[in-house]
Amino acid sequence: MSDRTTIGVGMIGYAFMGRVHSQAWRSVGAFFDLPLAPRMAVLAGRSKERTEAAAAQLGWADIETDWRELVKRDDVQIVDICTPGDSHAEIAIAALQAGKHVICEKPLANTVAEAEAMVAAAAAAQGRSMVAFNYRRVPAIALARRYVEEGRIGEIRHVRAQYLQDWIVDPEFPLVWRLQKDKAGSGALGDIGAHIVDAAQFVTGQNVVGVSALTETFIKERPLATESAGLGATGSTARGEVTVDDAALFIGRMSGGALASFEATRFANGRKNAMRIEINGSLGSLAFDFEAMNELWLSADGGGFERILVTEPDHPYVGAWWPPGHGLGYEHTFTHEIKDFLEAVATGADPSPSFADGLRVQRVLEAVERSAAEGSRYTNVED
Ligand code: SOE
Repeated sequence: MSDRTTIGVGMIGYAFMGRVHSQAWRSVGAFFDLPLAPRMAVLAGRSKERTEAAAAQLGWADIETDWRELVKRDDVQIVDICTPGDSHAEIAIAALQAGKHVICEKPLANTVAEAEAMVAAAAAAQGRSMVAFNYRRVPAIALARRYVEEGRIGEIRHVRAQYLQDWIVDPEFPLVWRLQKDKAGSGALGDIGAHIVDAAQFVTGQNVVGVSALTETFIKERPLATESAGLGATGSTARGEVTVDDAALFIGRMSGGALASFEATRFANGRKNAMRIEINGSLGSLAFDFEAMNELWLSADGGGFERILVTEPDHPYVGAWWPPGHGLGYEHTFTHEIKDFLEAVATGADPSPSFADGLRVQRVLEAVERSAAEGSRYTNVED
């Protein structure tokens, strides 16, 4: 059992997201002064041998081979879900009903119906719940939001958001779970498009209220995956159908009147993780590219863009880390997310983004799919 300040964490899944979440749980208490000390109690995975090896490497004290056992344990108060989307709803609802706090990887679920059930379970539960849109915790993105809130760029007219990757351009790249609809829900749309929808809504404080979309699957069949690790995989000679989009492009209207465009693709040759957002307001503009994640570009007073190096102690999250100019990386965004989650758990506040925010993004994804299926008609995001 945990004492007053220690809180037990159980994590499910140990692939790419499990590794980066583990790093956040391990390091958060060393850099942030927190009301709760997380204890990495138990890791769950299906294979005993692999889960034991992952637990030893990543710093988990014990393992389970069935997540249902993890959810029941008394030494677990927080359940961290790092599995593909097809199991998010079942695990999160069981964990909330067992009285646990839940942090769940994005997108919240594979369908709007699942996300609605998760929101209902969260509303009925004692525990806190958060969806892990980690890019909100990039200091430059949090600073962009601060500038928008302070009115630095005035009334927002345009949002231009892109998430560009290229890890599946090779037609022989195997059919990993992220390319299968039954596991991932959708392709580039849900995996990376969800991030830019959330970031656009977060920075502007406006919701996407309608969209017109195109989606495409360029490579229809791929070798079946035999082994996968991170975003890499090896394939067999047998082939299978790709059942998700490779790319999704959509335009949209924001609730405050801004016009937005979104592009999510895994076919942007040369772009590795170019998560970009530009916002044009009546007084100025902001621009960000994750491939240079310690920079935010600001245009104000009618001038061109100027670079802000987001490494000053008064910039969001930065004060806990290194001296100015030393910079942060991808993993820090997860550490910041865990820090904010632990603070919400300690105070009983609603974590942000909540499951309701995750549902809101899910509704946008669903509207994009409807619009693309109907031949790109303007499609309202349903409430
Ligand atoms: C793969 O596209 C992926 O790992 C996403 O699943 C993550 O959410 C993103 O942060 C990086 O790319």
